[in-house]
Amino acid sequence: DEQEIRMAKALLFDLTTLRAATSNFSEANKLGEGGFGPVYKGTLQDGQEIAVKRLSMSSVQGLAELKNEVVLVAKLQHRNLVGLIGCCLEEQEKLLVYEYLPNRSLDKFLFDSVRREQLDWDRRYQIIKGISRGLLYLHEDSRLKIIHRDLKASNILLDGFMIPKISDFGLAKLFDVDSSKGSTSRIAGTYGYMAPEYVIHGHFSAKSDVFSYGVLVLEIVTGRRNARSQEAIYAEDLLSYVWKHWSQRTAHQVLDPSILGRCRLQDVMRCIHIGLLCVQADPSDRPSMASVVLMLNSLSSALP
Ligand code: ACK
Repeated sequence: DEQEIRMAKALLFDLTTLRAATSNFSEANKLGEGGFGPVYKGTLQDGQEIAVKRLSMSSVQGLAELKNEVVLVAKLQHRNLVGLIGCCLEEQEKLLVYEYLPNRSLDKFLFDSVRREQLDWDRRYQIIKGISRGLLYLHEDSRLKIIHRDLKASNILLDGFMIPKISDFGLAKLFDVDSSKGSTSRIAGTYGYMAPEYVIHGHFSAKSDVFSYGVLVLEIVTGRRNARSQEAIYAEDLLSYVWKHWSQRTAHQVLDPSILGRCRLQDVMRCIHIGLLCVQADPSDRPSMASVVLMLNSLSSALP
């Protein structure tokens, strides 16, 4: 209807506008390489800062269909999802325009020796909680029922208040013809975060996202990266590390030293427990995101 058309127009950017915003996709404006191509920082004429994702893959869908999908995805709004502002789908360029998040990726924060100091327990807990809410929204509450399929620390962006926002959601849906079938021959995830049934059989479901979420939780609590190799599909290094110390109830050995200062050990333990529940080998043993959110809500850490 009319409103839909107006909405769609607002979302469509000219290539010229985006060229101007990003100084013609200059190296200086490049933020880095994302899963679907390079990402550039840009500033629109009204001063709004944006991140422009330049899609390097050719779409398997027709352009009209792709536009429809982008409009649908752009309608998804949640405090813990990166806002999709619009797109440019001209013949020579396919671009997605997102809100710019000044603190950029969680990956950089977690594994950078200087910046990780800023991640005290309350922040980490807020991040763990925020991601669970964003993911629950994608799985159950949004109209599209999206399975992310590539949830990882570098896909979690942080805004100016360190609120976590999931990025790249909907891309699997936008670009994979198999996306509604629950199985694919094109594995698009990241080793170390991918559930075993996804790596081995290409089966994906909300429960494979739950697995990736579990790996992420364990990374956030321990400050250690998962093993990134193809073989280590159960994130084994990280798991055996957590188990070794956790089973001996010596939590302070498991924790990232920078969060030792002030935290309720009991809450830390509960988070580790939730992480471990999520990375179980059998998808049906893993909790749904709704249960994860409930479990996290019952923790007592300070921040809402
Ligand atoms: O870790 P980073 O600094 O944060 O490097 C990656 C890079 O682009 C490739 O994905 C950054 N990035 C992606 N989307 C955004 C965004 N919306 N706002 C700010 N930085 C972004 C990401």
